[in-house]
Amino acid sequence: MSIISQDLKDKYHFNISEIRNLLQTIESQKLDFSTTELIKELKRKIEKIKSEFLSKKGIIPQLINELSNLSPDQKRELGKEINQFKNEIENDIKTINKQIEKIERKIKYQFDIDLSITYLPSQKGSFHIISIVQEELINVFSELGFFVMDGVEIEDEYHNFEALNIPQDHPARDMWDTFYFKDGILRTHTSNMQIRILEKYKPPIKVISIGKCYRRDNLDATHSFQFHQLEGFAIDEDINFLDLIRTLYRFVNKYFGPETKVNFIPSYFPFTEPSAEMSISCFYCQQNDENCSVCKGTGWIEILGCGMINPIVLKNLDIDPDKYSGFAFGLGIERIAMLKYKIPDIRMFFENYIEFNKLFSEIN
Ligand code: FA5
Repeated sequence: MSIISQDLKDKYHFNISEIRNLLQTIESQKLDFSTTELIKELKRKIEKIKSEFLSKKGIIPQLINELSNLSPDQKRELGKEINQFKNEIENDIKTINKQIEKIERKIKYQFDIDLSITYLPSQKGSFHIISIVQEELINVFSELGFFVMDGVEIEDEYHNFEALNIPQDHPARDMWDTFYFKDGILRTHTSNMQIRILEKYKPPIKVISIGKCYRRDNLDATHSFQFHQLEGFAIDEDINFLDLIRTLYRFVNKYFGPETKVNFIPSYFPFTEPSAEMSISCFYCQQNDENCSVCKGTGWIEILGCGMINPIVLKNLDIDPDKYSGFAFGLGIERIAMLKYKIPDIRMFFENYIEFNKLFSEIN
């Protein structure tokens, strides 16, 4: 026994397959504006089926009404048949609607999005101040005869420490501790480039290398976990400490001004011997202001570490220390930029505050 006539089922299946065919035609052809017309037709047909079968006065509610006079057993059996038919219709409509949505989305992205950008001539981009300072330093050191070479930031312990005479248990490792991962470390200084470059090129050589360094330092006004350094070194027969002083003095005079004085105090780096820290006379207060915010009233600003390359390092690189000698120095780019452009806090470099970045757009 059945409450839904075959004619009715056939009628529904005919209508729904007509809709499916139309959908297939739309999907198989190139999407253009005529597609939207076909989709409108499709939606009309679906609405027609919905109102014919599912609306309050539609076929399904009518069939359910017919059940009221039947016995409970017949109600259960025929009710189940009506429900199955209703579910079939609802599922068909749901599936078709999803496909229509997909096509509509495609049309929207294909035709409605304006991919052009508005050109605003007043919003000219500019270099970041760190890039500007790097460029300035490269220019000065190039004039002093240094070649510029690029370096690696992801290092191994050998190039960052051991080859630089900082063995595993050396206390200096603490202050240069870094971020470790499975196959390497992030370099703590650009001094790794002394090793990398000298593995490839032999003296005579005079090079600078600039790049990012990483340390586990806590963030404050002058320290960051990530910063830039410039490494410079020169190796030849007969290079001595005076060559180092002369070179750095000329750099300082070119970069900070001809009146600037330099001062060297003894220091310690495992890869240089002897080692020194170089300070420059305060070019803001000319050593005349006890309350100067840049030199803190001392008259001097420390800017770099330097020294004569330790013969142990040269030996590690198969360079004969009896024949060759060299000097090396390393400076922090952020610190130099802070001094030169009176930037009070290192965090300003990477906070991406647009007004800060704009301050320097006139320099480049
Ligand atoms: C070094 O890193 C040595 N490799 C420098 C050197 C090279 C000495 C060649 C001798 C020969 P130091 O740890 O002092 O040294 O760092 C050098 C400069 O990097 C500092 O003067 C400072 O300007 C900058 N610097 C160091 N740590 C930080 C930090 N956490 N944040 C910002 N700048 C830093």
